[in-house]
Amino acid sequence: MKIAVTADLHLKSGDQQQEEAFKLIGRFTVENLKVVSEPELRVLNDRQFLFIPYEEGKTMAEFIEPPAASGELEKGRFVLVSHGDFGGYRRKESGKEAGYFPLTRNDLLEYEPASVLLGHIHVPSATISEVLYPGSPYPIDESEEGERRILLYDTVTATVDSLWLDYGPVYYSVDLFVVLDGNELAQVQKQVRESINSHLRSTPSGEAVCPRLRVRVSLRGFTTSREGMIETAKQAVEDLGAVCISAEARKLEVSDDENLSTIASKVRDKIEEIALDYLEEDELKKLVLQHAYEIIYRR
Ligand SMILES: [Mn+2]
Repeated sequence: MKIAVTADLHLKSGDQQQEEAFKLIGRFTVENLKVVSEPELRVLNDRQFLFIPYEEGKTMAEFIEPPAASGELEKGRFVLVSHGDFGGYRRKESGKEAGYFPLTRNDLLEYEPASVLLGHIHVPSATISEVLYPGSPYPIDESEEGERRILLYDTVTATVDSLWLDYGPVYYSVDLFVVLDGNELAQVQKQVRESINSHLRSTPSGEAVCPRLRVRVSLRGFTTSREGMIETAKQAVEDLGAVCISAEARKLEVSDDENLSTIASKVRDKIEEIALDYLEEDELKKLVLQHAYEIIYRR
């Protein structure tokens, strides 16, 4: 296997720091590892790959243009591999790291790469997307939720596969809305379980992820008592074999007004009774219920 690397350094070429950094990476270089520190057009299995390292203050197009203008670049066939934002600044999706080195939608129309593989953006892209980014292979903090992966581009078939990585934490957050019914502890337990189970059903590696799951729970809504709420939420996470890293209930309000409680439970029963011909009926009812409670309790 041969490996080519472009580094995530966010520096100008010729910069001393960059040269030092490349030297450092060079120390780890084994024979099958190639550090790409200059724009480079390479052919692998009859397919052109244009590697463009990040360049502070420039755009990717500035480096696609020369081989395109000289006719060297095969429009519609080459694969662009680089490191930067697509379409605009995406600080939030890139772990808030600085850097830009943009590629625009117009560049895609102009130069017609067959595939684009980008680093820098930490949120994984969809597998079918005009520009692919694997996302960060390891979460930099708990805001980077879900399983992490690398992308494998098959140079023979020109197809891309996700390789989901089976190490490291998988962050997940559970946001619960508690409705006041005198049985809020059971409600919390049930909602935590349902939320995590539904995540395990939809995540690429399924239930195998459970021991690596690091869960944050946030409770909102209304309760007759706060007692035991946070402990119950934590316990519900641990009971499933996942780890609860935090649980908070800052927006969980206590009410002991019996009149309001009577109104609220009647409203809840009414909403539950309504037969809706709607695809996401449960979700919709949940939202309506939340708004109703906010009106009843004047929040
Ligand atoms: Mn970066």
